[in-house]
Amino acid sequence: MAFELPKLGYAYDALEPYIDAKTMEIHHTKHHNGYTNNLNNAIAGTDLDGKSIDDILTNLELDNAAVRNNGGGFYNHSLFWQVMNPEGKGRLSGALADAINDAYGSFEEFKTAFSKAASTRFGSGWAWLCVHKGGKVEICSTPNQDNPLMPGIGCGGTPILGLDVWEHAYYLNYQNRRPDYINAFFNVINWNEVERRYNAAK
Ligand code: MN3
Repeated sequence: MAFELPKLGYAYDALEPYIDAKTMEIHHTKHHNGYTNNLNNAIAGTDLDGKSIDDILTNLELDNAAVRNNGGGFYNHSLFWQVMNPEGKGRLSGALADAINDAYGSFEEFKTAFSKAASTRFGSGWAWLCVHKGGKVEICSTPNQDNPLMPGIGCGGTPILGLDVWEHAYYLNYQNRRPDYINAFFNVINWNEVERRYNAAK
């Protein structure tokens, strides 16, 4: 059973002006599609074929570079599309809001810490908000297409919010201004989906 490139829940231009349509289209149809196809090629005929992506990543052998890079890329982008939506839909509330306040003091301090994790990731990678069993949340970041589900990656828990800081995610619109892209991301976070993931994983 091959993995399939998931459809977006909105149009490519739905996140404008924060993320432009051309970036979204290339990111989805070229980059994410490439990870999907390469993952399928990497697991074809192996004992990973037929397993869920969560199962593959949770039990990953880190020296399996093809599955690490492409399985991570498949999972990370699938999450990324879902934790965004057009402006104004969904607000941070409930148990997740409480967990963020408990861990960071306020939403503004959380935003500062998440933005720092994203802006200081050297080269390519991701910033994450993860939840640990019991409900505690934690910010971390990973290089390349690594992912908090991968064992021993130094960034643990279940990811519930992720931000792609590879240049391909922002270069057309923001060029080298990664901090502007990070700031814009906060206008399109789908907090309903992040909270759903929090409640499912805590
Ligand atoms: Mn990407």
